[in-house]
Amino acid sequence: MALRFRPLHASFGAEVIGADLASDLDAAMIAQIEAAWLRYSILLFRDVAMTPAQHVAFTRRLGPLHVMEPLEFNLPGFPEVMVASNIEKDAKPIGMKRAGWGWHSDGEDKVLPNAGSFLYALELPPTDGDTLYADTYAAFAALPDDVRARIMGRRACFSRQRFHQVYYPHLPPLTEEQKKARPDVWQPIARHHPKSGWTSLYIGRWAYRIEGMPDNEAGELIEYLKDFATRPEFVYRHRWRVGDALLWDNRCTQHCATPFDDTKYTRLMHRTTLEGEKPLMAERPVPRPQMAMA
Ligand SMILES: O=C(O)CCC(=O)C(=O)O
Ligand SMILES: [Fe+2]
Repeated sequence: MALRFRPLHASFGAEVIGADLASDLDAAMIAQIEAAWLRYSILLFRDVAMTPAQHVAFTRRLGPLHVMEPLEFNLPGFPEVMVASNIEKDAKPIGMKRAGWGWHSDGEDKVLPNAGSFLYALELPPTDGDTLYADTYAAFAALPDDVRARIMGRRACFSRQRFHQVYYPHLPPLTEEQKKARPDVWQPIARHHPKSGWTSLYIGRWAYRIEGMPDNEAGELIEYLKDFATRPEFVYRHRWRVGDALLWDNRCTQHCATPFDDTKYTRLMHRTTLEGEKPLMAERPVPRPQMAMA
């Protein structure tokens, strides 16, 4: 059966119509989903009713899964399902609180950043708590020529150690063991997508230095690039409904969870995460071709 796709934004993102993720999809349907994921970068499935086991089983069809750390934020019995939530049970958080409140792509501070993530909304506040997504192929293509020339061939340093307490002040500091497991990593800023071949702008909130550039100059350029990548014209705002599941490609998008009143309301999301590969440097800019969205 052919799936249908309804665009979410002028340049990227589509809602997928006609796939029942709780069922055992045939190979032809998985191939359609993969092709659409590559083309649109983010895919939305609505009115999904899947168990954690079905969530894991579907994601696994797209590639090997990544088990997130710390393990305590994963669903008991389902290490591949990360819980993002402000809910506490017996005075203990059941998941990661304030996860992703700031622009980033998942795992950008790791040696092997995650290829994709698949987030499923189970419980939502009555207002707020939207998630923003930025199209970093479009951002790369729109960069002024002189800026593009400055970043081609260069790598930025992404540092969990430097920013962990800045972005997660409510979490304990990293232990010595965690620090060892999370060294600073250097990644290409102009990133070649291994499957599409297109170039994206790879930057995010964990970045702070650029090789071959004095730190003050790098700092300014990183701030500029972070702002540029998330300009309103590149951003899709997702207003969640319970039962929405959103699959995104971390290699060519960024996302940002927006706050809600977490002293008053609860929000519960389950996420599976796809293992990634070492980011590749784009040798020359290859823009995503113009395509009709529908
Ligand atoms: O909860 C959200 O809206 C997104 C959190 C996040 O950054 C993630 O799940 O990767
Ligand atoms: Fe995230």
